[in-house]
Amino acid sequence: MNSLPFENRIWDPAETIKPEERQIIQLELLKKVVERVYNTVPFYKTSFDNLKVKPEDINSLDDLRKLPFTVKENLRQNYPLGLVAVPKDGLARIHGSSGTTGKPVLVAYTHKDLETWANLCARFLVAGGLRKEHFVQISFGYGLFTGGFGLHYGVEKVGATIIPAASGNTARQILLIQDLKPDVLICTPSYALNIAEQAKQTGIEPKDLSLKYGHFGGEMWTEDMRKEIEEQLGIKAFNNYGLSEVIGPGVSGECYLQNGMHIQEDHFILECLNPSTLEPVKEGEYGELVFTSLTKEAFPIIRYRTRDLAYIDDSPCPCGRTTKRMSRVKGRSDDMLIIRGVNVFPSQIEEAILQVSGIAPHYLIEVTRPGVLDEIFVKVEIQPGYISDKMSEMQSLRDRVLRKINEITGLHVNVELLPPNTLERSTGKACRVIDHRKIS
Ligand code: DLL
Repeated sequence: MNSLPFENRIWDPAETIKPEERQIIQLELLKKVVERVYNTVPFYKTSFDNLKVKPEDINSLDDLRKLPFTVKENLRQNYPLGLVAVPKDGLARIHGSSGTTGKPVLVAYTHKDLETWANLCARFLVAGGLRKEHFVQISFGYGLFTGGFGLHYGVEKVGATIIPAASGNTARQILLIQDLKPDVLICTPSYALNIAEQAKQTGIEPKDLSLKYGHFGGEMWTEDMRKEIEEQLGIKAFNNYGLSEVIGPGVSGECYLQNGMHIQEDHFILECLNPSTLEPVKEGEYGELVFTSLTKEAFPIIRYRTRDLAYIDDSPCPCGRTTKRMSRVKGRSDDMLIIRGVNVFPSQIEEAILQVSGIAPHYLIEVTRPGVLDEIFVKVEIQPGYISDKMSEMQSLRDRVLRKINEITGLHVNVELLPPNTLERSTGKACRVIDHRKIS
C-alpha cells in the first residue's frame, strides 16, 4: 500500500463538541424546522394535522417520534418541487435521485444549503486525510446525481485540486491518473474496481499508480469489496453515505480509522427503526435509517424513511469526533430478496463470492419463478488466472461458490461461472440484481 498522508485533522470544531451540547442544539433546530415546514409546506401541514400534532408539541428530542414519516412516494406525489419551503427566487440548485426510470425525485438547495453541503463533504474528506496539496480525481457523474457536484464543492472547500473527470470513458480516467498523478479517487466502489481492472488489461499495474486513497459511496458494498479495492489499487478505501432526499453525499462518512461512518448529527437526526414495527431498535441492531434534516432551508425533510438498513454505534471513536457512527449499509429493505421464504440480501451473496479465491468481484443475481418455486441464479466471473480447461477444476470452483453462498445465506442457489469480462461493467451505480418475478 502506498504511504499514507494521514494525520488526525478535524475540519469543523462542531464535530468534536460534547454529545450533550449537540443534543441541545439539535432540539433548538428541530423545533425551528418543524415550525417552518408546518407553516410553509402544505404537505407537512396536512400530514401533521392528520396525526393531530402541532409544532408546539415538540419539546424534547423524543417528541420527534410524534411526527409523521415521509416516504419517497410523498416526494413523487409532490413532483417537481412541491415540498420546497422557500420561494422560487431563493433557490440556487436542483438535484435528483438516481432512479433510472420514470420521473426523477427532485430536491432543491438555497445558496446557504450549498454552503452547508460543501462543509459536510469537507468534513469527511478531511477525516480521511484530504489536504490542500492533494490532487483529487472525481469520477462520479456530474448532473442531477448528487455525487459529482456534492463532492466537487467539498474538495474545493478544502482547497485541494480537482480533476472533474466525471464518470465513464475509463481509458481517459486511467490516462488522467497516469499523467496528473492524483492522490485521491472519488467514485462508486464498483467503478473503482472497473478502473483497476481496465488498467490491468492495458498492461498498467493499478498499484503502481499515484493513488493513495479513495472515498467511495453511492451504492452498497461489503467489507470484502473494500479489501478487494484496497488490494487492487494499493490504496485505503473509505466509505461515505448519503442520499439526495437528505442532502446527497455528506450525511455520514468514515474517518481514517475506517470503523463506521460519522453521522453529521448537528445537521441530521438519525433514527434507526425496526422497519415493520417502526419502533427504535437497540443500539447495535440493524434497522431502517430514518433522517430528519435540521438545517436545510430549501428542502427540509422530516423523518424520511430511507429503506437503508444499518446499525448505529455510539461508542467513542479514537479520532476525537464525538458523533455517533453508522455501520455500512447491508442492504435496503426493498432490495431484500425473499427466496422460497428465506430473506437474503445481495450483500450476503457479495460477501460469499468474494471469499472464494479464483472468483472476481463481478456478479449478477437473477431471480425467477419458473413454476411455483423461486430460483436464484448467481452469475460470477472467474479471475483471469483461474480459468482452466479441466472440467473438474471448474466444477470444484463452482462447488466452492455454492457452498459459501449456502453457508452465508442458507440457500441452495444455481451458480454459473462466466469467463472474465463477460458481465457489463458500470461507471456509476452497479446493477447487481434482476428480479424477473417483478418484471413479468
Ligand atoms: O447516492 C448520494 C451519494 C453520492 C452518496 C455519492 C455517497 C456518494 P442517491 O442517488 O439519492 O444519492 O441514492 C441514495 O444510495 O439510499 C443508499 O441506498 C445508497 N447509498 C449511498 N451511499 C451508500 C453507501 C446518493 N456508502 C441511495 N453504502 C441510498 C451503501 C449507499 N449504500
